[in-house]
Amino acid sequence: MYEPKPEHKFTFGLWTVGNIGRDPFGEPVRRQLSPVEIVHLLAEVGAYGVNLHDNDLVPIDATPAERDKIVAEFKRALAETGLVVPMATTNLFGDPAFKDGAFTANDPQVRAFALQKTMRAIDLGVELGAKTYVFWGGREGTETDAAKNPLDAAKRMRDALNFLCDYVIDQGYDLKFALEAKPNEPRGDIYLATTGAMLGFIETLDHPEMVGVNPEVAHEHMAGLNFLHHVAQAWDRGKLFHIDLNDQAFGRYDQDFRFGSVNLKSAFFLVKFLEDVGYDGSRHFDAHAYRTEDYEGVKDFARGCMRTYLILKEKAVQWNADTEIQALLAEINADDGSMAVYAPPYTSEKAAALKEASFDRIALGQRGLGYERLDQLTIEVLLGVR
Ligand code: GCO
Ligand code: MN
Ligand code: MN
Repeated sequence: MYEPKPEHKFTFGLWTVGNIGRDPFGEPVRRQLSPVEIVHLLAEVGAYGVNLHDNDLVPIDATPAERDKIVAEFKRALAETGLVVPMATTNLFGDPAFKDGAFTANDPQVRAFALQKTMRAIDLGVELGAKTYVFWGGREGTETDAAKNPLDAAKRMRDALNFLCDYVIDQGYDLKFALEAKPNEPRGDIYLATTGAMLGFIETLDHPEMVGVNPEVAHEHMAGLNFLHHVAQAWDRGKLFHIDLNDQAFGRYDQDFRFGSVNLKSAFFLVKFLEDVGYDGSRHFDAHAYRTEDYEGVKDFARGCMRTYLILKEKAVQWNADTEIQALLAEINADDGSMAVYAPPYTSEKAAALKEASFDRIALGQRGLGYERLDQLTIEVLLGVR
């Protein structure tokens, strides 16, 4: 009943189920799977697609001949399993050359190398069929603001994205960019730290229509923010090009937990939103299994992400059809039409009339709104007792 199907567009990165469980305190706990093995693992659990950084597939020091062989083997695995590659991205954070960032690095050679690496990675992504290209500014930030002027960083970031948009246009690629914000980790502070900041930045680019966002649950939660509100703002602007689903306790390190495993109610309202508005992009799980797991546990993790999404999707249908909930919503949103004469858009007549209107402020303040009952009904839907 909660079986993943291609139309659900569930995707995972090579780096997610392929995570070997290294952390700052401990060595890997799982063997490194090859990209081909990961594709087969994802097919086994029922995923639709696999996303990748350039170096998840092709090592940074591979020769052109090695690259071609690896890509050919990977394509064969895709053809065998039916998996697709909807999104690709560049690793601009792993190599020591990028220790001061990539597009915003102080060293112009690093910035040029980052552009070269990204153009090559875009070529690879397009070759594999990707239509969305993600930019996560992993090390685009600082530990000390003595080292970099944030205005220079903003200009460098803008120049780089303009360059790459022009590259895509020049090549005739059918590719959109999705910018992914994160407040910190691995840098002390990362520039453009929230999805809202990215949305503002996009409007300053030469080709804003090519660029949207890739919000991630954990990233807004790390900053103590409401993820759904950021997703809604992106949707409202037509900028929700991709989404990274996972989970994260507020105030903790970057956890990348299984979707829905921490903040179930937030996950519910997120799924409900995506389904209600008809978001039709990938549901990408950017998360990884606990370090306690072997590869059976990794499959449990991946299946769990998709299963929880589908259960929450069903709960959203139930919530929308619940007569008591709907009656409460109707009450909350009751409108007798008497205010329509003042409603936007503005006219000077409306403004003049509104300035003279009288309101029963005391009664407005005294009215109970029933949100406690509504929230409890939501909790009971989620707990399965309705
Ligand atoms: C993180 C990020 C990354 C990016 C990935 C794709 O916190 O490390 O979420 O996983 O999503 O690099 O751009
Ligand atoms: Mn993340
Ligand atoms: Mn991510």
